[in-house]
Amino acid sequence: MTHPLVGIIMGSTSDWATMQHAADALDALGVVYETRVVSAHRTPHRLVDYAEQADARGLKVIVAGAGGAAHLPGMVAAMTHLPVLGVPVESKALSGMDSLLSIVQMPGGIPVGTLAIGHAGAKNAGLLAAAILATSDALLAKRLKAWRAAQTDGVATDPR
Ligand code: RP5
Repeated sequence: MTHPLVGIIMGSTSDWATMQHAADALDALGVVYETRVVSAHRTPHRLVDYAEQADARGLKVIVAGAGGAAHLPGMVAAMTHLPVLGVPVESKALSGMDSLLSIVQMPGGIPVGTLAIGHAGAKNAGLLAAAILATSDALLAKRLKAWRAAQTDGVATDPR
């Protein structure tokens, strides 16, 4: 399968340093994805087009990262039934607390699965997107289990 199943979108090219960790996780698991800059504030029409066309284009999960007044994940979730995973990008002014609170506190009815601030959140968004896809892809489930087992095996018993 070569068409992207996961859309990794972000509000700015400056978010890539964080969001690349979602891409890295998907690369490690052999999941095909696409990356796009889609800003809720600067490119609102691009946002509408992306969200409205995502399902028809074959995407299954959207990972959306943004910082500051981070409306992107919620706005995308408002316009597609696909699962949307939100990554709060660490902002300079408020260390990502603004991003987190902007993304996490959605009103009931339009869910965004909100991850941790920054690198860990982006990495986990990639892993969670893969886990969602793995519920209907036995080979991916096998790769995900192997990845997790390798992580477990890599944890030292002695901290020195
Ligand atoms: C948000 O504003 C972006 O998601 C980014 O995290 C933040 C700053 O964007 P730039 O000014 O670096 O383009 O929309």
